[in-house]
Amino acid sequence: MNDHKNLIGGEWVEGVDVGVNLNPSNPQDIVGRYVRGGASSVDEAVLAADAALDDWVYASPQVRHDVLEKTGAELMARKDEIGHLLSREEGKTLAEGIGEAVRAAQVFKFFAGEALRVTGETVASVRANVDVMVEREPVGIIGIVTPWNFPIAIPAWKIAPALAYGNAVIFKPADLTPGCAWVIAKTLKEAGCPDGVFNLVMGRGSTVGERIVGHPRINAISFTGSVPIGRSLALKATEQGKKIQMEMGGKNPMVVLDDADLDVAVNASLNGAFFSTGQRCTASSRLIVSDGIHDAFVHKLSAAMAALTVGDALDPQSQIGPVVDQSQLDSNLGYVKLAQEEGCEVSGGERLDGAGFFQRPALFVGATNEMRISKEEIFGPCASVIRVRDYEEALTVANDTEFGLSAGICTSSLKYSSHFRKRAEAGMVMINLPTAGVDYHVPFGGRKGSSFGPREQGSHAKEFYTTVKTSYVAP
Ligand code: UN1
Repeated sequence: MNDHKNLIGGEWVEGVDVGVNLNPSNPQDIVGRYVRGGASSVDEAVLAADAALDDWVYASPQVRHDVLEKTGAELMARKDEIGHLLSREEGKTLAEGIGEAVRAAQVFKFFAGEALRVTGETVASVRANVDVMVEREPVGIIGIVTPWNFPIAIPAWKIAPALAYGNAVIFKPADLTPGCAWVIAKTLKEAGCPDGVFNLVMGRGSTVGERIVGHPRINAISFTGSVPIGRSLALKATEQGKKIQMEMGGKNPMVVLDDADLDVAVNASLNGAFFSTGQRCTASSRLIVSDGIHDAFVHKLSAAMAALTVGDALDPQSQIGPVVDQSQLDSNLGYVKLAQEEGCEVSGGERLDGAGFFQRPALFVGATNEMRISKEEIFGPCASVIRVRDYEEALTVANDTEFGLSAGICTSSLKYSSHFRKRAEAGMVMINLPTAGVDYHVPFGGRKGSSFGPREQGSHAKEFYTTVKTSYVAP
């Protein structure tokens, strides 16, 4: 089996050691061998990016458009193969894996168009005979650090805008899922992305990630991952004056009111809490249910959960794939035990037989918002059910969290849904829809402990990936 190498300055290069990428549905299945770079790989990538930057910044936007468009077209043409690789290395079901490959392709195509839509403003000066122009320019070299749970979509929605707006990129994917990252690198190279403009440095966070954040020539860091790592990276990066964009955890509420359509509420909760094995920062991990519908909701949701087929991600019958690895599974099972200790009635949650890291989805009935299981992000197929009296209490509980990424409500009331849309302390509000699963062309991000810095995705991405210049011109 050949090693997959890092891409630095347009060359495929060795790292300091090699990681073996395993299939969580069957850890005997080796997906591939991927090199791990070290701190010096980052230094080499920065030199290459620095050398390539000027030509890229001042190239015609048509050049950037064409690279991104070709990349998007190629990913789309190979969606089945890439989705298969994604499901094999990360464990989401094949349908979810192919869906994510499509999303990545759409993101590249969207930002191909955005490369042509960089506009500025001409403003009347307060001084006579002076023109003022406000324009956007690239930020420079962007360090991109991504998690394992969306191994192609998240890299796509950071890399595509970075390149569209004329930046160079040093990209470190999660050590658990280098396969999709390597496909992006190869596709960009073949689409004509100039040497050094895009660099792939696979490796560990403790070496490669640290050096990306610490390197003085890197101008900005876009990170998605856990809260503790995000916070520590943010401190180091801002100390150096780097621009930062941090997407971290969530403990997203899904409010279900008495007047909700029961099927809509159950389906939205089932999808939001458990699909993608609950490994989404947008997962509905707190189901906040009002008295009148509580028992019927729990009954129907439990039955729907019990009917879910948990199994090999590549088996078309599977609706829930494995947990990503042993340590995440151990952590999830620890939370199931904790839910019992905290006094919940637990349905599901057991580890299933099989070589892979399979776990049945878990519902923690009788939870309160004060319990640790309702406060801490579990990042697995586990959800608390918190019973409330009415809408007012539901809203208070929904907002009583250190996070603020996505917030959902199921109701047929315009009054409550409108009120919730305005009062939910979250970056995204979903009405009669799961808290997870977002469009690729509109802003993504949260508030409070979930996110820091400008939004990702859609045309709002330019806030992070460009910097503004104001020019005063006297003719
Ligand atoms: C989605 O819900 O469609 O890491 C996307 C995550 C998020 C992406 C969620 N950044 O789970």
